Amino acid sequence: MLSTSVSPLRFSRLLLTGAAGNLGRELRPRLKAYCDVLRLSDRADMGNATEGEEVQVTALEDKDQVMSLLQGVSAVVHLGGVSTEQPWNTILAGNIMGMVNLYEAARLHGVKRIVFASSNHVMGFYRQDQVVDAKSPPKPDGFYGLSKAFGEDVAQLYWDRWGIETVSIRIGSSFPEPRDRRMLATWLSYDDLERLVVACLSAPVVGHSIIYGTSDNQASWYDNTHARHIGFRPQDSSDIYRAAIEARQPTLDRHDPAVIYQGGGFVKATPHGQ
Ligand code: NAI
Ligand code: 15L
Repeated sequence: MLSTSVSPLRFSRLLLTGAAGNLGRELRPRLKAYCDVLRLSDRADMGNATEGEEVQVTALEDKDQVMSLLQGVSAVVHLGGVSTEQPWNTILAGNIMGMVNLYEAARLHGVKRIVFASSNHVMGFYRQDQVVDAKSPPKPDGFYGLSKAFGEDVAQLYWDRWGIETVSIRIGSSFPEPRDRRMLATWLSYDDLERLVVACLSAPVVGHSIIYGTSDNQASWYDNTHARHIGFRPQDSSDIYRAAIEARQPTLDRHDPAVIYQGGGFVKATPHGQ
């Protein structure tokens, strides 16, 4: 929990999807400070509900389950879904059907703010010597990135047509530490992730906004000029890991697509058939 996170922000019931995943497990104890009840969902086991929590096992592709999940919810942090390159049918269920089910349920239950965990892989086929912003046309690097681009379009539709606000966070690489040279540009610390999610929940007006989610890394491919209204100020940086990572990985093959493109290894992941 951030010692500096003093916020008047408080929801009666906040929904966290993907609660059994890496980022969900990290945000679960932190988000409790911002709500009376934290409702947790995933298709995987989340353990028992503790005080102030509700646990609801839900498959995102199941419309009826998702409809019941959104009942009584004031805002959503949507992390659930497929998080790597996978066969199309798996992505179709979690990230395509799941996204439409979530927004339909939000519309019918009157939920007005969603924070959507999109991904840098929406933009994975930009080169690492290019800078992208929220208005750069998407260049997904696989089925996974394509599904996140679709998710952002769903968010845009539900804002334009039904006034449901979303911040789509194109998360870089959120892990305890950056793991390689690429992550020196894409890393997002867990404390900065919390700061970012809280900023997305609490910014007064967001419509549908897109923000790149990284820490204050010296090397960056992302320009967040169009997301300044969200008020996110990262406080961590990958730079303290730079020397150790460069020592571990002193040379790079500049002909390797994983080195050339922002999506890294995802640009080489095979489509996996159907
Ligand atoms: P994760 O794979 O650890 O967690 C995703 C969770 O979603 C899992 O617990 C899984 O059981 C659940 N899930 C998958 N399909 C589902 C379905 N059909 N129905 C219900 N639940 C389902 O991923 P992680 O790292 O926690 O990421 C969270 C979100 O952030 C994901 O949406 C991911 O795409 C996004 N993201 C994460 C990044 C990172 O660096 N960790 C970078 C960019 C985006
Ligand atoms: C993602 O979108 C993935 O969910 C995560 O596992 C990382 O691989 C990350 O991108 C990344 O690009 O490093």
